[in-house]
Amino acid sequence: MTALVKAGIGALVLGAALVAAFPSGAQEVPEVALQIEQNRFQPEEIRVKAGQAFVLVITNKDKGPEEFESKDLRIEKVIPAGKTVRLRMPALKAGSYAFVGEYHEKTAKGRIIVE
Ligand SMILES: [Cu+2]
Repeated sequence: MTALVKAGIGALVLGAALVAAFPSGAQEVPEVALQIEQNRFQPEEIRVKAGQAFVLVITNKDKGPEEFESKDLRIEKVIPAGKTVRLRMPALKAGSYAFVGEYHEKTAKGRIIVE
């Protein structure tokens, strides 16, 4: 919070120079795209770094809803048809974390490989 306040005051004083020094994306976490199409995940395997939070950006291209579910991660989130949902993921330990599309569990399977 203090840094934000300082940045705000600095921006008033320094204007564009400060904006250049602190690009807006600097504090964002990495995003990983995941699509649901024909009741499958694409890609079915996601690789991320251990200890690094990230945002899973899930787009459902199908005509019906799907539920992203991971028992390993204790996440359940419905993705309505045609919508994109952003799921903030915590920093994970190295390992393999399975997920499924609960509404089409036979075909919609994937895993997050953390290394
Ligand atoms: Cu569920």
